[in-house]
Amino acid sequence: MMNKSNAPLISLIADDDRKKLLKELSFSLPDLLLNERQMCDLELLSTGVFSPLDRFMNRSDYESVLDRMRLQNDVLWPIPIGLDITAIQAQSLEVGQSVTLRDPEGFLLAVMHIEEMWPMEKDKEAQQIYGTTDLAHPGVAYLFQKTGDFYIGGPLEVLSPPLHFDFKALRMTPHEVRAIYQKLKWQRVVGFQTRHPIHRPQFEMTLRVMRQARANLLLMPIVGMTRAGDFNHYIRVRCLKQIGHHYPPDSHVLNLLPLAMRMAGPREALLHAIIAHNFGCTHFIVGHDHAGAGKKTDGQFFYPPDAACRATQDYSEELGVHIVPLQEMVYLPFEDEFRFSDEIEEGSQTIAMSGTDIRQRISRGKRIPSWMTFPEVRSELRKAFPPPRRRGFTIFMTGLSGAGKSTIARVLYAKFLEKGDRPVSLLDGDIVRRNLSSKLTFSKEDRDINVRRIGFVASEITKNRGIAICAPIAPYELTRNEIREVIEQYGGFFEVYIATPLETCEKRDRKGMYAKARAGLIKGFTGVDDPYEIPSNPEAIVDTTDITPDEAAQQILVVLGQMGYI
Ligand code: PPS
Repeated sequence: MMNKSNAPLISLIADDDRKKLLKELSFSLPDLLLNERQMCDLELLSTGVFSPLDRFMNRSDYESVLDRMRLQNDVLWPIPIGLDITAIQAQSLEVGQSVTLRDPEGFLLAVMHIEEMWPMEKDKEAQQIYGTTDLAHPGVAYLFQKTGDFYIGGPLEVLSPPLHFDFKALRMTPHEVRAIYQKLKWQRVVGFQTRHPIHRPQFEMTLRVMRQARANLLLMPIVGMTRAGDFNHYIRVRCLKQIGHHYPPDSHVLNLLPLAMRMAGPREALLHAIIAHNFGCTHFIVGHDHAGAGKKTDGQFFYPPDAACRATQDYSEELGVHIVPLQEMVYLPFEDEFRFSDEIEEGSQTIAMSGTDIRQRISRGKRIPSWMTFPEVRSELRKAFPPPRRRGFTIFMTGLSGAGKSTIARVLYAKFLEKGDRPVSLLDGDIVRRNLSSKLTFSKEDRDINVRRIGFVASEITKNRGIAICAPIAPYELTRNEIREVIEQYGGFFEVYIATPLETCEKRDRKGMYAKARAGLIKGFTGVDDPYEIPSNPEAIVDTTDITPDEAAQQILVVLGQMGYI
């Protein structure tokens, strides 16, 4: 099998003359606006992080990766890197044509020469890459819900990798990173990729690995797309910068990795090892449940905890990287030191705290013990996550027309204004329809657009530490969950199901809409001839049949109080 350890790094950036020509050519070409994942993939292709891959995959490579985890030329490659397009885009594009690839603002990034176009096999891709078609897997959900239905493949000429304005000095290409090793005369480098801040156990772990491997360290925080619920990359990178001076001088390099994770467990760990190799690492740390996807719908983990380690170790020679399995580090309070869990004598008192434990403590406004993290990291996290009482939040009321959402929203609005400790905005269904969504209908697509708009505004309010009170029908669970995912990055999200039954709503019929719907004068009315999906996991359920609006609002305020938000 081909050993690619000496393969040259790819660069797809066109030279200046070619850029000029491409720019002129671009005016006559159709445009494709790339999404976040595609932008990450393009960046890693163009700067050689995905070497030896030099393009969005063609069909033969794609199929070969699915079937054999190798490119057509036998080089180990675990994950398809394809450029997906929608069926509508596929109709307007042809093989042999060139297209411009632009960022969401329309900035020209690259020209792609389409060599092939083919329909995706989503079931097969899900099964082969993720080992499941369960939508609880974030990679599978992305594939089925956010990916187009066709792939296009072909060579790329890059004018500019995607623009970044943050942490610019920490965004180096593999060439640039390797040049630093040369300057510092490093021969052995251990790579550590992480989507978390580094706390003391991880710090101690990296130091030990550096000592054992007699290697320096390349820290690669993943700043592309990670898992929902992770800290955003600004926070994580600030934390990593803070711990830099705890390492011995000139013993580590911090470099951001704009990778869009797929959470594909073992296959993804292999991709990470390839990336580490391209960054000149001789060693690579593979963690417990590395790039894992959490739990399946049936509560079992998608991947056994050691699957990623085993997979990467099996290919270690071919990868040209020595795999270092990451063991759990535990704290011995009596000795005031960290040890690997398999070095602990029987009967010793130990404490372990996972990254998830820390995240939960922070989001609940609890203290992080000092043995667990460095004071600088703790204060960065505190700055980013003030206690709930000082954070923004969204109350997202959903329910049938006439369930009482607007009235409760008005009561809550008045109470928060009376309290006066945060700015408050009311995004009632009617208000939004008048001001933000006046042209939208009540089709499924338009309702989703309407609800996403509300979610967007609410997320901005929450981010800026205000209170957003939303009261649309929002009949679809998936859309509501999408909004939750966005808002929870910034503050609290309280889904309140206003569960007043249809009969009561219809009996109230304050706007006469139900009567019109029953008479067939309004089509597609929620609850009458259009669906309403009951929330499966709301923070509160309120039935207004026998209670006053004040009592209903009170029930919601109690939940907010219990969670520390008021
Ligand atoms: S959605 O589904 O979230 O986009 O709906 P929303 O923006 O909250 O708008 C609901 C209000 O619009 C009136 N209306 C309808 N509702 C449901 N289905 C149909 N077809 C429809 N047509 C008009 C209705 O009076 C809702 O007002 P509320 O305040 O909820 O009673």
